[in-house]
Amino acid sequence: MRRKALLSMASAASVLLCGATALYATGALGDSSGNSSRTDLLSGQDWSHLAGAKVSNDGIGVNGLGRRIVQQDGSGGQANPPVNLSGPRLRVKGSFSVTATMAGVGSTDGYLHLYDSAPVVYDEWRQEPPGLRLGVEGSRVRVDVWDGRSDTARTTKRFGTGLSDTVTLTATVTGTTIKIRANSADLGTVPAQGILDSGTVLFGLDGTTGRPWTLKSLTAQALNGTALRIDQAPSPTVEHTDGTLRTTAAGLTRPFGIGTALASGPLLTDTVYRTTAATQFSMITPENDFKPQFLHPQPDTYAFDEGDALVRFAQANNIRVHAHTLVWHEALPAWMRALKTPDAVEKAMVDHVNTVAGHYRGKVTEWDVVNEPLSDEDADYTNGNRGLRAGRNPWFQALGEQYIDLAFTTAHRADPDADLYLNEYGAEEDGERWEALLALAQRLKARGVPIDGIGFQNHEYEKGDRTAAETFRRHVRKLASIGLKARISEMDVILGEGESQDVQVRQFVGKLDVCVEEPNCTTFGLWGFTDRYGSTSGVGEYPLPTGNALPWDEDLRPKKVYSALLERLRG
Ligand code: 9MR
Repeated sequence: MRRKALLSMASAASVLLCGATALYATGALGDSSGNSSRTDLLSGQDWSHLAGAKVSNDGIGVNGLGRRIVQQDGSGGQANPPVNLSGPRLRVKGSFSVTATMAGVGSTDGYLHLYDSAPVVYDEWRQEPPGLRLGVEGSRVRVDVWDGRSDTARTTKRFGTGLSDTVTLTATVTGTTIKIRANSADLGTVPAQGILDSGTVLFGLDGTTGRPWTLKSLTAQALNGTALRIDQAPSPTVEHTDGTLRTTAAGLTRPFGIGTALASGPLLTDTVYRTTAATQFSMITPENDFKPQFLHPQPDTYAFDEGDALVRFAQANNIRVHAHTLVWHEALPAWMRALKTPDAVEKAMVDHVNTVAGHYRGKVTEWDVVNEPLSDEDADYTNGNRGLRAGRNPWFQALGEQYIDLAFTTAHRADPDADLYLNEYGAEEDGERWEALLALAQRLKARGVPIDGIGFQNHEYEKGDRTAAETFRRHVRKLASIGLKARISEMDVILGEGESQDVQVRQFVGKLDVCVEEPNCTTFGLWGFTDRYGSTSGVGEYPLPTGNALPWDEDLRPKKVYSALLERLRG
């Protein structure tokens, strides 16, 4: 279906281009100043996997998703517009122009976004890459320039007035300026601030939720002898390599998953990241792409595109997907937090779980059904909440502990073959969190809730977070005694001042030992694998800070802890 739609759109686009011969005459033939012919960025290119976009004979329909990334407490909301990571990328070094014909923008707002790399999402933050957004807003042309040093645009300019319903915009990017043209008129310039000189341009489309517009054509032209070509997104299939973590673990008497969190941005734009992920890991956990604020941004709008890209990659490389996460008090779209009555909250949760677990049925092997249900407030361990988080948790507030039962039974009905987990942090050591978690697991089992296991996140963010492998082993065994599996779900170990990599080696290998030796341990999983994109190295900083918590460094070279893990699996 999709392929067919694309092909017919391709012919529609060429008709459109023929219709615009006068406008493009010089470029179409090439010219004496060394300008190339115009290259079509729609025909034969993949726009069908861009979130919010719909490919048809008319062009590309764009419905703004209103995606935002909220703070942990649910406040704020940084814009997170979609990027066509699975689509064309322009390779160009030097001056070039991009021309877009946008229809339907007389009555709504529409934007074309050019990025010089994929945005990186860290903790509750999207690092905005250098880029240019070009669009029509309130019948005027609006241009924004991000320079890669701030979340907010360095330059915002509005031009013209009373634009008609169909507008052809051109941005001509040279070293120092970007010249803006609408229909046949020059509007002015904005400073280029060194953006779009990485050699790659990725595209995104955005608009207002519920008021779609249509991209009719999109072309690029190299100027002054510059070389320009279009590349497709990389193939998801990566060549198999022996002697890696995953192949070595596969040879164990009782194989288990070697897991990592994975992010669609780097996966589709960073070859070494992609190759390392495919060759070293047998299980992936979507770091963010399956969270409600990413795939369910509006009550009636789901956008599975980035999540589906992770699944395609996993399928192509024989990797299992541990899906994360259905019911959590964080990473919620604003509308989910604004629900007023317990009935509305319950309905939203059930619909969400049904739709998302239903969509991925047969494509994922496991789910984190409920994430982090335990409280950080001492009071919740004594006030009758049995250690369950109440504050900022709309699910608990509406339904009490029963929300957990309901989430699991609904997920089980939606995907009966998936193993269902409850995932928690800070329960590796003895103490009230572990006791509350065990008691909860026992109550769920006693009530016949279809729970298969517990994920222990194993985040170690500070020197004081180091945990004892033997204590953790007791917890894993205790779960076995009540018929539950256990997994190490999100391990990372941030080194503090003066700590050597040996600290990491001890922590990681200690937990790996437990997983190798305890029959109910199903996965040894990391929260990312490289310091280049690790989620725990800092937020809000430009340039992107790198971390030290993971087995591969920021250049994707394996560190001491990698060799130690491999050694342990061989041993
Ligand atoms: O790594 C994730 C980060 O990019 C997100 O902004 C954040 C909020 O959605 O979640 C991070 O991942 C968390 C995971 O979903 C649950 N356990 C703790 C992880 C690290 O904070």
